[in-house]
Amino acid sequence: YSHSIPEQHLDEDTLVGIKPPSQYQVVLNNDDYTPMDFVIEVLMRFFKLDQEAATDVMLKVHYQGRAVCGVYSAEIAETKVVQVNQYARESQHPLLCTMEQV
Ligand code: TYC
Repeated sequence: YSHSIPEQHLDEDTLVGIKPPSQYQVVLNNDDYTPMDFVIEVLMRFFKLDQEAATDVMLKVHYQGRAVCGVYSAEIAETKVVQVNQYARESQHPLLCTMEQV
């Protein structure tokens, strides 16, 4: 398949202007009220972590205040933040998910 793509010849100014898409860390923040089991469920559902990895990340947040759940392009990161915060609010937990550029 890759052999069927014709080679492009881009001029100097075009090449200099090309940059890879910005990447964002999606971060979970600690609070005193969200149940540990809920945080684990969130990590498994929205970040596709298995039970063991989800437990590790949850405990890192609990003891260190925050942890990175994944690194994504802007659009995917924004979607994860909205989905996690909506699900937490619907479930009446204060869990906060944020993003920051790497
Ligand atoms: N600190 C919470 C508790 O003791 C657990 C928790 C972990 C909350 C991770 C939020 O992002 C979080 N129940």
